[in-house]
Amino acid sequence: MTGYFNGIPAIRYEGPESENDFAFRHYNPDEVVAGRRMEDHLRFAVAYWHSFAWPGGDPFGGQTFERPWFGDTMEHARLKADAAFEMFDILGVPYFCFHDADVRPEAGSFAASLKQFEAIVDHFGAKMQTHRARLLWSTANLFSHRRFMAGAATNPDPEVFAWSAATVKACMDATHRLGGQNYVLWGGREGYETLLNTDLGRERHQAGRFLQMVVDYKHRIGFKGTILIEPKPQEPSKHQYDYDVATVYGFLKDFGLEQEVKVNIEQGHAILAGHSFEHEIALAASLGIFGSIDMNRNDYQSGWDTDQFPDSVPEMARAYYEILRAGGFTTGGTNFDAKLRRQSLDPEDLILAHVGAMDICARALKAAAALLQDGALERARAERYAGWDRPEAKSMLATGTLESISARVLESGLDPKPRSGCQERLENLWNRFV
Ligand code: XLS
Ligand code: NI
Ligand code: NI
Repeated sequence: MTGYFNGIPAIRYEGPESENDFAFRHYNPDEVVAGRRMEDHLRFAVAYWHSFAWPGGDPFGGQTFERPWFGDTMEHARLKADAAFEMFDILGVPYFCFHDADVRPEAGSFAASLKQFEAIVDHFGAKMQTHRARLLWSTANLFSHRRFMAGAATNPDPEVFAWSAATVKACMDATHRLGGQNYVLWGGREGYETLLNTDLGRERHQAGRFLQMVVDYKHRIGFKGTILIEPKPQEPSKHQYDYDVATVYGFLKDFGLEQEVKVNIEQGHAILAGHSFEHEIALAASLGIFGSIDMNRNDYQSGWDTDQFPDSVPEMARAYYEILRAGGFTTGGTNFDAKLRRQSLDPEDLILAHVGAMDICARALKAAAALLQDGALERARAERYAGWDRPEAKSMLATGTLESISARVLESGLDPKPRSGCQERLENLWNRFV
């Protein structure tokens, strides 16, 4: 025991009337919603980086947090892991996620860093024998160190490409070894800062080849999890090659990977791309590449990926509605890629941030499930497209040509009548459930 969370009890479901801060009001893991236990629907994960590695800095100021595990030694890294697993137990979350750089100190050479990483992965393996949390995904941090300042796979320097490939191999090995459900690639620096020094065709090709190597290696080692790309339009670089779901799909098609790779969609990234979270989820589902979500929220005033814990049931309900419509998660889950505000110094803050977020998601899930079960929204949607069920409409879409369609229009005297989209009526229906 590290003692860090001393005095904080394991969080239990006490129902909406509870006055206990350290209790769930809505998240009840065993409660069955739409035929599945809540825990199995939501598949919550804690993000190691924000909760255990982030020091509380912002662009104008440095560290605000004091954690006994901050430091560069392996002893610190083990203490951090021990505290992390204690928090996973307190919250009862089934999963966690990490980057290599979150969990081990960097050493003087690639080989020495790898050795330290493998030692921590062993430590995780041992912890997982006696604790419940499992690995939702891991990923390589190919953006913090200065060697990645011009990109990882898309770097003009092939040696950085090589370093990155070797790093991803190590992280995939760790994920496989720990029984991870997915492997994530987020390309924070896989974009550029100025076109004046950038060959974007070349960089995009490098990124495509890199991903092909990842998929190839996955099959070679027999990793059964899902490879996920996490789209983001910009920040820290601009014009990222994985801008949004649609861009990623085009990229996957280009490199023949659309059957191999899915997406991990983050709320804040969707907003930065000028979309809504639910749009990105619905689009991914319709393209057959929906995988997992990073749950957070942006400050809508700042235009920056502020990674706050979610606080809006109506917004999250839209997201879970699309997830449920898509059939729910398979290997994916709800990863809290969210961090405390830098004034939230106490161990209690870390726990309560997750408790509140888990409750928000649970309420959103229940509302979405009730609406889906009610069926009125889906009936209205089906009704809107009912014309396409008619045989002449079906054959037009399947085999029509402009000439054949034009001939039919002329001879039938067809005259389409505009119909209401009923948006306000559907919004009212939505609001009866949320
Ligand atoms: C940053 C990303 C990052 C990924 C993992 O904006 O959200 O945290 O989820 O590298
Ligand atoms: Ni993010
Ligand atoms: Ni993320």
